Amino acid sequence: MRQRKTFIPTTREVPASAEAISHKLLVKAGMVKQVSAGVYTYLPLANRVIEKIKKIIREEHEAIDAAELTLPILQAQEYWEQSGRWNKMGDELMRIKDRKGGAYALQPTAEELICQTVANMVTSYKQLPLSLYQIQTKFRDEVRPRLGLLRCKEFIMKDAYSFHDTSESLREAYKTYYNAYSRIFDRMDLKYRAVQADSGNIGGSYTHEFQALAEVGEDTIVYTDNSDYAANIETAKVPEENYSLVEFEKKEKELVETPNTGTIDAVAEFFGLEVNRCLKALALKADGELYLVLMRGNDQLNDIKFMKATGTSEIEMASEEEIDYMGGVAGYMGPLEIKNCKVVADTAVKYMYNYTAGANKLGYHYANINTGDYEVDAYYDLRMIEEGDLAEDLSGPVKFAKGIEVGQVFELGRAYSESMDIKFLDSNGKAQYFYMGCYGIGVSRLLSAIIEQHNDDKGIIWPKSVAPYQVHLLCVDVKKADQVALAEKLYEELKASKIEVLFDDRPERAGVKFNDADLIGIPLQVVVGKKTSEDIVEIKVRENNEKVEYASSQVIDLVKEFYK
Ligand code: 9G3
Repeated sequence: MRQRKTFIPTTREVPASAEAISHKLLVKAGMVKQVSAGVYTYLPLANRVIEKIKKIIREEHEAIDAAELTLPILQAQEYWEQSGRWNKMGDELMRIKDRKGGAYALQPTAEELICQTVANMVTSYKQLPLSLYQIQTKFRDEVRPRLGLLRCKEFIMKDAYSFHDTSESLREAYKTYYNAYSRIFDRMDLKYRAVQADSGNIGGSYTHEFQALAEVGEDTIVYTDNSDYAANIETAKVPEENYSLVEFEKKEKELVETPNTGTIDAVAEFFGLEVNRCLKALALKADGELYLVLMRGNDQLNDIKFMKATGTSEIEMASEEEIDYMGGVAGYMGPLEIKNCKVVADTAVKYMYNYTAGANKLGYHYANINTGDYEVDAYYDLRMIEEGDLAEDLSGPVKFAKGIEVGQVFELGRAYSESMDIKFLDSNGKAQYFYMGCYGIGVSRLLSAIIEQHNDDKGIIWPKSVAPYQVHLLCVDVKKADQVALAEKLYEELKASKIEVLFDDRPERAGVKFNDADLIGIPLQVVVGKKTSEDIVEIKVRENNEKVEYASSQVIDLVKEFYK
């Protein structure tokens, strides 16, 4: 492709809102153009990268016998009513109406429609397992679209769904997808971790996220250097081995007047204790029931762990009235003499001694509280993990890293087949709900994730497998007839050798061309310039910016060798 014919509007103007390197580079390199908040046009270069990514995805899905289809973007309300998600998804689900008033969701994902697809069509265990996937535009009304292609209202996702007669068959498919995803991200030269994660609102049980490591990532990954343990921070367990009972001299419980100590730091200061020796008590309401949650002063409650442990699905802070009903006082909450609620405590609390706790009386705390001074309904692992905590597999202290979620694999079980009422006949002729899995890859998001990991101060450095072109051929001065002749000759030869070549034939200054080439980041540059009379060209490898001169006759072989 001639650069004069295609459309690569490189620019120095980047929106002030562009925080991520990848966002800046996508704009600067003329790859995307923002249309409105969270909505982008993929310009020709980005489009080519997306096609390369899709090709890798298709090859790896073909290899695991997943068949491609395309589900509609317009998804009638009735299907979303059936799963219960028409109301549940709230404003994030984008909706439109047709002229007759019929309502549709704009597909944010496709569990409902894939169930509709197999309904009455896959009827026997003999047709199972079945894997179907699509690469399709998705819509989600993000509250705050940001970071370029990382958080958009409209994006491209590959979503796959598998159907099974047994949970064993589902687990097998899960592993197959897990391995296919690893190959896909390996082929894109991504540094990533597959992490244990939470299944969130989709009702699944078992799930991993594929997190591309990047500072700009919105997810925190917990890992250790000593094993392959990795988890999303929301699910990372804090094993009880983190705590130990110390020998101590039990002191007498005492009610102490503690004026103006409505915060945990003030309490710690008042008593001259470490914050973690002051008990924090949170009044919560979960699924309509009141809870007093006890933690060490410095620890943060992990809502997801709390909901899992208590089997609840919605939590909020208790209101003033509810705190009243519990017999508590905001800022001075404690487990002694509390009523009308369940008392649950983080495991760490078991190991506290001679600690302080609110006295449920304005301006008062108890000093020297110990296990047994009050009743706890249950101890659970409830807190957020911290860097340095012993990992769940006990292999060592955990470290944190930031990640961009580029893929996820889920075991859905039978939640959707039940709500969508889709069944098959098993070998005994009995109707059964399908076991299902679902598997996603953020295709447009991958562009950003790859750039985050592959760039330098000059611009993008595309991995070979997803580069928009294989060779960037530059004719330094199009006013020099000999340069034009040699460049044109190489252009024809490269094309004839089926090498994807972008030919900079623009009447621009050399500096502009070099800068644009570095910015666009095609892995190999072939520069036809000053030494044309000697039949010599310069080849630059973008990754290390090293330039070497070669006879023009060597170019084709060198390029082929580079891409072998
Ligand atoms: C919605 C809206 C937003 C959503 C969902 C539904 C996230 C939703 C989770 C998934 C799960 C899997 C298939 C591919 C792999 C991931 N945000 N999720 O279900 F209606 Cl508005 O998408 N789906």
